[in-house]
Amino acid sequence: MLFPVLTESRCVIDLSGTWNFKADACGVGFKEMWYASRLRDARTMPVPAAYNDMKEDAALREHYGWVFYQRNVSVPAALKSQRVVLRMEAVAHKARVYFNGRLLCEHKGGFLPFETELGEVLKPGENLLTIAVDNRIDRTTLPVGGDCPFGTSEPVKDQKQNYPRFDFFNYAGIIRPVKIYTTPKDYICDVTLVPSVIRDKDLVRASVDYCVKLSDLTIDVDVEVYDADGKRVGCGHGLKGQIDIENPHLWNPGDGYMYQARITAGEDVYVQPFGIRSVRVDGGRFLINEKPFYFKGYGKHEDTFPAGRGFNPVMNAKDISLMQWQGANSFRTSHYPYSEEMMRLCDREGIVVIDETPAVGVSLKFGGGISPFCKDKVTYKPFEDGGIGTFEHHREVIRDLIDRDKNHPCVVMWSLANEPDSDSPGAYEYFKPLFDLARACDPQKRPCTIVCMKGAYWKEDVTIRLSDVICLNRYYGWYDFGGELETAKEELKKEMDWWDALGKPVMMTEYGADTVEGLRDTLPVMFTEEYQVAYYKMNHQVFDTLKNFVGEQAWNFADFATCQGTGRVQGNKKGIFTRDRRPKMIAHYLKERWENIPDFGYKG
Ligand code: E9O
Repeated sequence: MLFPVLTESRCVIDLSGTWNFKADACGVGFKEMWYASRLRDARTMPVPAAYNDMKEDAALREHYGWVFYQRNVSVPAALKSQRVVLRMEAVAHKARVYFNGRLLCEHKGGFLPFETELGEVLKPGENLLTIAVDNRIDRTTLPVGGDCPFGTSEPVKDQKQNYPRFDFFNYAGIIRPVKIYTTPKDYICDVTLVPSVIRDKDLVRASVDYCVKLSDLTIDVDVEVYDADGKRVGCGHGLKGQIDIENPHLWNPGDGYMYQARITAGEDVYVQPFGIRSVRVDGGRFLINEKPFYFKGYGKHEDTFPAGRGFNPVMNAKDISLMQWQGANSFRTSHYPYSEEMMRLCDREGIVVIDETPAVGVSLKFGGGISPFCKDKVTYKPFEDGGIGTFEHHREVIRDLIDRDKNHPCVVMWSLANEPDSDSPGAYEYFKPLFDLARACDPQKRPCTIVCMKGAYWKEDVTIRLSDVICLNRYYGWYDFGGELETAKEELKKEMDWWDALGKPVMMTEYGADTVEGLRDTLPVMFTEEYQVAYYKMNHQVFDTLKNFVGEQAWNFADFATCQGTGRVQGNKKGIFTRDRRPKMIAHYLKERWENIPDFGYKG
């Protein structure tokens, strides 16, 4: 789905602002048709933002179920002859969209865009737009929710709260912009760009395969390519083709050089930015533009106060500046797709991204998804209804994510899931088709991975080996051997030597220690800033001995909100920065290390 942009044929109207809002605490909203007329006793609510922290109201923070957002919309009469589309960039987690009381569309999944044409329902003058939003998560949603508190297995009767199977606060609401955009009646539906870099001795050339989808196949298509100075450097004609680009300026980490493809089809014009670079895995190396790349960076979250998971362009810009200050070159969009604006920013800033689906908490045992493929060898409690859990939705989000992000040069790998129980019976049968799907969907054929925690049978785990890059989340010195850094180091080394010998690229996608800003000690005591530094130094001593090790991504970029529990001190405190982006002691140590690690060729 194309990102809405302003061109001479298209108009974009951002509906961000203060909407009316009402939480449906008693579950009567649909019966009483709250969507059909002005919400009574409504409160104000900013859009986009998660609603949870926006009022001093514990019931709203922990709300379970539907809320209603509403505003009036009028569209300039001058746009009458246009096709008018309403586009939601992300509504967490389920949405029903009503226009003048009529249900226009429904959508499941909180982190990917969806849209609907307004067409006949759009009246001159004021129209009533209502978006009902459900924050309930269960074993069919991604991220996954349980039906019982973590660590128990008896379903709670008459469930009244979410039981997340993941470690971040379940922020909800209209978390990214809602826009109206227009196109001519015949319009460009989709654009796919696949650059190739051709090396001929010292000469580098590039070509871009393009494919344009149109609403009406009979109109003519022209594609022009412009460089960053606005100079036309190539062109093509027709729905599909190849455009050669002489002396290309390659997209590289730290050098986000972008071209633009300007597509003209009849009256419609769309402008699609793209970069030229290659990505592939070769033995134990991860190659960008044929050079062995080393990932330095973080797992992140979209998490700021008080917007929660709400779109925060100012903090996004600041985060990238902090990464650059620190000598980092990459991050993973743990544990869901990030905003399209953030992806476009990473393109321009030359930040390398591992793009993750919202598949976190996927469990093949109980309380999560269940593999539909392995009922005969079940060694765990199956769901009574024999439901297939997350599988179908998992396919949907893989398709939609790749469709959304396929043209971004910053995306170098797809992460299909975070920490599923990949060593359970049925896991291979669950994930094999998902890898096949991702590989088939991606026109640029980027590497794919699943990010793994340490399961009971990690040596036998064949699911992980579907990954092109082995991505590990390991906490030796924290969850394992916390406070015992010497033993932790020995155990980490033992495990990592085993992975290193597989001959595939291996990277650490999570490692970290909770650290409360300002807790200090003369010795490395858990939770102090000194311990966090000692922990990272220990890990790095091991990483630096490994041959096929292609990167380190600290957990987490910044402290973030979680649900409450004894293991969380007002959230997860593993941040390198605090939640308001002040550096902990560790930030300076990592800066020193990463400034001395080149983007390319660190491991030879
Ligand atoms: C996923 C991430 O969302 N990985 C977790 C991170 C964490 O800080 C979480 O925030 O906890 C680590 C998984 C570690 C699993 C070992 C748990 C052992 C409990 C005793």
